[in-house]
Amino acid sequence: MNYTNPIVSGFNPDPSVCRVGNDYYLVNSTFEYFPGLPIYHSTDLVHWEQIGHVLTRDSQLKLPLGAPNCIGLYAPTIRYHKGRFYCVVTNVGGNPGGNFYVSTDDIYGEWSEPIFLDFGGIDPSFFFDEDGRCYYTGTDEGVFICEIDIETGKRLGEKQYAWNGTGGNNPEGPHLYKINGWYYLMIAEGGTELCHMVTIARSKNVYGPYEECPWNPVLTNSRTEMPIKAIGHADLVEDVNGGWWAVCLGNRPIAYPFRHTMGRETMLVPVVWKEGWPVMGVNGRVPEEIAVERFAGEVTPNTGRYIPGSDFEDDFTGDKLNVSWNYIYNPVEQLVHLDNKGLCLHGAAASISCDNYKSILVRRQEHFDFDATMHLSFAPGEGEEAGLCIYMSNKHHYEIALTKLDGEQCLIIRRQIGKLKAIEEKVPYEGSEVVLQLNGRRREYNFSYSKDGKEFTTLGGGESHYLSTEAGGCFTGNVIGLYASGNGKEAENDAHVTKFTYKAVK
Ligand code: 6LW
Repeated sequence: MNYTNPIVSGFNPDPSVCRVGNDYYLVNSTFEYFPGLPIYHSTDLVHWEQIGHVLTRDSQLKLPLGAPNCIGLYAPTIRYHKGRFYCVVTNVGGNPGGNFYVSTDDIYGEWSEPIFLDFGGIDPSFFFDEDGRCYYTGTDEGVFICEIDIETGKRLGEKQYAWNGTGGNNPEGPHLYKINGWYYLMIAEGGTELCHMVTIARSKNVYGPYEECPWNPVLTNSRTEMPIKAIGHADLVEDVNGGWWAVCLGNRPIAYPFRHTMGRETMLVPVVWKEGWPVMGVNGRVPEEIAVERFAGEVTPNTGRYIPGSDFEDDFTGDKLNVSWNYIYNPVEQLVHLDNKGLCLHGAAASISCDNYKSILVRRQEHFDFDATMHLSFAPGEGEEAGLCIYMSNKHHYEIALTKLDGEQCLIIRRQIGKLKAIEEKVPYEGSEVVLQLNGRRREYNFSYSKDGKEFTTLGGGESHYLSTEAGGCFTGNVIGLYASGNGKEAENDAHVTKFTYKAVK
């Protein structure tokens, strides 16, 4: 049997996985996006559906307003212990911020209020030992381990630095396991770029000393010509048949030189054990296509929930948004909400270039080649705009918008690449109904428009590599946004989106 990486495409970094019976659950980092931490479910580890998010309430998550791409929720860990799921994560720059965990006994339901932990740094993980003790691992000046009381989050002892890897920079993302009488400490090293790798060490004692695997790094694509790059940050899981797997992150550059637009995505590799050490992937590498004797369980049933990487259509008639939509920062009800006309975008004074609450709803770009279509109903006042954007960060985005400038209603293409910002195309447009389209292709994003939704006219666009992590920064991948703004003052006229479609172009 074959499967293709990524198994969860689009911006889904820092994967963490756990198994409960026949079911696997996966969570990922979300940085400044809300709700926080998507939860995916699978019964075979290859096919996933999104069943919700871990952090859905303001009382659980207050995202910082600020420079995007490197704030908010960093790498989470999900674990299951005695009937309860635990998810531990860092809110970088949040208020309250730092490391905290939530729990639930119903993964389809709500999670608890947060319990904050007295540890700095990032990349928290829990390990429940056979004797019921819970150990926290994290990363600050190095990788450390500390026993905690899982009821209260309080430390039970001193934190101890355990193992800092094999000399790569940024040893981080630790997870601790006990397998066949050995404690294994698996980490990521090399930084989340091209030198990223997974290394592992083991000990008979939870606090060490840890001995290194003779074939570290156990997983990396660095110094290869493989199409998936920057493999790292892995988490192990044992399947229903006693087989082993790991999820990890990696990215797919659009071309040489390596630049990637979809952020870091979730990959899956088989793991076998040799002399008490893991042999991961295909000889320690992560190809796109992997042949395995069997999957990790029965094929995931289709329950009608959102399947990442699938075509998508939304007419915004439900009373809740589809699980694949996200806000930037905590949502402000007045700015983005459903009403009897569809999705209502009430333009904030803030434009999408601002570090402030704005009227925007986004979902992940999941393919190199796709068409995203927005049916917009809007009669802009002077300076007001609403439209469709491809958004890497507040300083890196391209958009098409319906607006009114100097008394004339028009469609514009604007591009912002860092401090360069310009309206590049402008055509008069009459009427308050328009269909806007983003034609994403591996090397370009173009925008087109139509009156009837059938005949489209291309208006403009630009290179995709300026909206890559390498050009724009840090940790997130591109999202497609539906937005409105009053550009400096709150808009008097609301925009409505009556339909949105996303289709992969094969
Ligand atoms: C995350 C760290 C990492 O906390 O990048 O690639 C950081 N790994 O472990 C942000 O995702």
